[in-house]
Amino acid sequence: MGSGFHKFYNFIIIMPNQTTIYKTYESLTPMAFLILLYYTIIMNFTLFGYPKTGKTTLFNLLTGAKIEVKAYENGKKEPNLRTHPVPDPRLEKIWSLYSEKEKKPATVDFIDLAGISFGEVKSTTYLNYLRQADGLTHVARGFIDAQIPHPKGKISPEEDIHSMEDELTLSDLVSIESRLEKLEKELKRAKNPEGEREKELLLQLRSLLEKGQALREAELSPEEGKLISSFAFLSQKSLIHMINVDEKDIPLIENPEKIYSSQKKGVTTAAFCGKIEAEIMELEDEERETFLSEYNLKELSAPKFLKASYDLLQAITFFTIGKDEVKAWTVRGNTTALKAAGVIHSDIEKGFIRAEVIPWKDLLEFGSFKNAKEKAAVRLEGKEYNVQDGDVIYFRFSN
Ligand SMILES: Nc1nc2c(ncn2[C@@H]2O[C@H](COP(=O)(O)OP(=O)(O)OP(=O)(O)O)[C@@H](O)[C@H]2O)c(=O)[nH]1
Ligand SMILES: [Mg+2]
Repeated sequence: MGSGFHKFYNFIIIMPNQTTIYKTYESLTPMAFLILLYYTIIMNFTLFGYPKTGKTTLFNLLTGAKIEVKAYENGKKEPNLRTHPVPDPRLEKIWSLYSEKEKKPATVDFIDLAGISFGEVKSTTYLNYLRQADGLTHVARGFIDAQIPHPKGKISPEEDIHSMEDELTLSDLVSIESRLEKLEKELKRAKNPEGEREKELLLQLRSLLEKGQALREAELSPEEGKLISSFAFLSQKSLIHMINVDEKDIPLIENPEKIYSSQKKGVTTAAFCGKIEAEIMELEDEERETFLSEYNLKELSAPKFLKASYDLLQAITFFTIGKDEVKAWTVRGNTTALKAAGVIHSDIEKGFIRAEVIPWKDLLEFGSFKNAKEKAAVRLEGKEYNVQDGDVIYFRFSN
């Protein structure tokens, strides 16, 4: 990662005013937007799906944004993006020991793509957006509304889910075919063991895809994973199907498997009712509970969605106590201390010496990091330490 760009990015995420961040993103050209996403260390959840399924409605529910939703095509093609704080009770508790400092929650990026016509996942624009996604959220239409036509004239979330999953695997198949074609030419010209390994792996993956399986199903060694990581295969990404159900189907929200059931690895299904929830979000906080129970809704979508996404992406949160702020950071599972240091700043990664680590609950018991250190409760960990969910970390580094 170019350190200049990294610094530019860090500059953006530490800007105090979130509105400035949205403005910065939204004034970017699509290309600059993609470049920025590529270098983004914050996890992003990308909402996508066929036209008029309720993606922007869900985006508003998840982020509190108030983007206009329309029944008719408005020609808007640019994605919506919000960097959103993630509530975490553990941060509150840690911060209570240091309440003179500022409290900074972890953030995730939500991206809401324009509707994709049937068969259009393979178009360059959508492929580029989808490839940058950490977690894919497919919004499927279950609601019935004669004013909002479905492109296929039939409301069937199950069929649309199958169709979208097929489009994801097909796009990977196309990428593999075109890479194999090039690779075979190269290998004819000159022997190359690395190229042979890649070819063999791609042939295995191709046969999986041809059987209709997603690449998530492939059991890959870490080396194999590395070998294909630059392809950013779509059927390898974790996938949540969010079914936007009709009002009459609200009881199904707690049992989405009755609409669509999948035992596939890395795929989860959840349901919500965009229309009702959007109405509830218009209310004052105190009134929300009453209306939720009136509609027999157990909870709002946002916390449920975050939990499902974190589980699926095996995301973890660690905490830092800086000079002026107590901060939470969300990263993917299997993140080393060195990588975690880089999430904070490239200089900390470059000059990494040691990580001083204590689980958040132990820290609470000792009352302060200083006290825990004096009682030898803080561990010293090296670059390769696998950061655990709930770790409080102080990074020692040299400039
Ligand atoms: N009846 C009903 N209408 C809904 C529901 N969710 C969304 N809508 C309506 O569907 C229309 C499209 O909603 P959006 O959230 O903009 O859908 P979208 O998927 O972002 O649409 P595109 O970005 O144009 O593909 C709006 O008129 C919404 O009010 C729902 O649960 N029930
Ligand atoms: Mg939309």
